[in-house]
Amino acid sequence: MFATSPATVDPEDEGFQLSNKIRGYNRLRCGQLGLEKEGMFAWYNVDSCYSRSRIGRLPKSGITRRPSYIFVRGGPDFVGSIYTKTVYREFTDSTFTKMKPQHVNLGIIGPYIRGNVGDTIEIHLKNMANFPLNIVPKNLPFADGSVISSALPTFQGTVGIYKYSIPERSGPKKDQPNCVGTIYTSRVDPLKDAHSGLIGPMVICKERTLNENGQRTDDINVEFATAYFIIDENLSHHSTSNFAQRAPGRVNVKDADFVESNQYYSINGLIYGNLIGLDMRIGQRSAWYVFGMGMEDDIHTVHFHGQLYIRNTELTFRGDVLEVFAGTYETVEMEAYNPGTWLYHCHVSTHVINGMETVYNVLP
Ligand SMILES: [Cu+2]
Repeated sequence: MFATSPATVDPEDEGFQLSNKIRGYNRLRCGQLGLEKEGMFAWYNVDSCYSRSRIGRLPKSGITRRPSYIFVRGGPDFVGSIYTKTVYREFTDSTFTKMKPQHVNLGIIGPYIRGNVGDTIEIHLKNMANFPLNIVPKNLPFADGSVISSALPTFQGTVGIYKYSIPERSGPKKDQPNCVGTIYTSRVDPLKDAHSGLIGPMVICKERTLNENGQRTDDINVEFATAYFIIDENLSHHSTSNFAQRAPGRVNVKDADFVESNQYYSINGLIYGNLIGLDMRIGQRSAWYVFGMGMEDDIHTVHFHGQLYIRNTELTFRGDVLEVFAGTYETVEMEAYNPGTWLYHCHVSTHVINGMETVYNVLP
């Protein structure tokens, strides 16, 4: 996927297909029901993984006293830890049949969409969900000059085309990193769409930083995008069906314990160390695109153990705790100098107790 300056191009045209790699249109699809084999559902905490790594070692009588228990609690009255979601995924072509592999460290969030200043990004979005949705990046205008708030919905079963331009004012300034992260979301029903899973990372770079395949040509070796987001499944488009299918005995869905059991203090939609793959080698330079989503409780202090980051602005400084709030985003860079497996978590105590933690690895 990459950005381009589209002339009058028909994406179904054979010539376009041949030059697709260079033009690099983004083809995303959203879906949920019946697509579980393709990964279009979320597991906040895979049951088997959870019991192997944590509950299995505890005396049985202690399980229910753990603060984490409420989030994985099953039975007829509670959902457990697996919910149907609607997420963005990228496909290889306009048939939307072959999904591109996505790095495990993105969890449930969508694929990277990247562009240089001066590019136009064109996204073909096939809606396989059961509600209307769209895809709107923060901080980019439509290519035809119309305002973002005019973004149209793409209805069920149809393909919508969205073209965004990247003006200089949306890109990093001279003293900022070569590429900065932002967020794309669906804005048809912003609250429900986000809690359903429709969120992903957009990366905006200085001119000529990305090559024609969308890869960085500067000294950054590896990139990570992490969303700190208390996902409230009570607010999902799928809440009614999730509750009916997965907690069939539940009568009162307003019950305080039940409401809490559906709120996930997640990083990329995973809790308690289940987000994996944040790996780099010693000496490598990494970019971290960190963003917050959600509501008033989404005040996150993102703490890197073991390594300091560098935050380049007009005042460059080092640090190990980064603040993100709902709808904000930060980009920091890090040169890995301290090998080990290091905690990477929110520092708000109730958040980390509720699962907003994982690790990153610096390999020798
Ligand atoms: Cu937090």
